[in-house]
Amino acid sequence: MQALTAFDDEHHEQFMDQGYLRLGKVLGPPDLLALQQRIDDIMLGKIKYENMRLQLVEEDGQQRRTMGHEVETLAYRRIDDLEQDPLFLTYIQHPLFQQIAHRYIGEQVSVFRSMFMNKPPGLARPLPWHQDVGAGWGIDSNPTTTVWSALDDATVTSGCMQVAPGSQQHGIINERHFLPPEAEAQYLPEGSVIELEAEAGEAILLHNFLLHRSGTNTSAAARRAFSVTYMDAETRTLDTSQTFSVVFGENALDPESVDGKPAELVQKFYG
Ligand SMILES: O=C(O)CCC(=O)C(=O)O
Repeated sequence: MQALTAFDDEHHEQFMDQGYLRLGKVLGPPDLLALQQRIDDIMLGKIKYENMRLQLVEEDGQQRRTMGHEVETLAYRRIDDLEQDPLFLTYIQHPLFQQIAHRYIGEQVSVFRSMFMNKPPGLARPLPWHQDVGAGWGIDSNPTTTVWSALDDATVTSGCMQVAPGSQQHGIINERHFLPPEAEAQYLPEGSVIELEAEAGEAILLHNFLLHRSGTNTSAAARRAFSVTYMDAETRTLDTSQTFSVVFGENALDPESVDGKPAELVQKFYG
């Protein structure tokens, strides 16, 4: 499965029609292995970042957030702020993603979130149907461009994503992010949902308004993934007017010099 070398008009049309587009195996074996190793090192506290938001799944299935690493375990459900890690930042700044971001956003691009999403075996809970909407996230614009990458094979058994192709064309259904259960019959009629299985290393472009969810991991292995939402660098939080880490354009973070994330950018949890 070759990665796209360029994002052209045909890709654009497919993305606008379906709300997602397979970008192919953007992560070749060495880069995939390096990111797998890096995220495990972060979960196990071998590499630590002070200003990093982590979400742990405890043995009783409860979720707990920590600021900075506290517990050595591979049972993290979610880890944010990965743009401060040089390896993840290099991937975020992949030329294909830059081309896509340039087309849909412009020259100055920040990341709303650069998020590890994990379904540890036996512990994961399903994620309900939702769109990734700005107001629900507490920001003043509606990003449309997310790249989700499989760090392990994502299968029906391991809790891959499910999407309703074309559902982004409804626009924003609910400003609060999650689809109210009573709206499911209307927006997810029978036959409208597909399993978005993905091979490790594969990247998928997702429109933020696309209805998506993910299931439970009943396999014996982790289902690790990395999801990055790109947006206009002018985007601000509604409450504190704070902007986000710039990854493309002037003053973009540089993997050679990135040095932790400022504390003021992680004080709240926006999405
Ligand atoms: O990885 C998953 O299970 C869900 C990811 C997701 O909801 C997202 O990237 O917006």
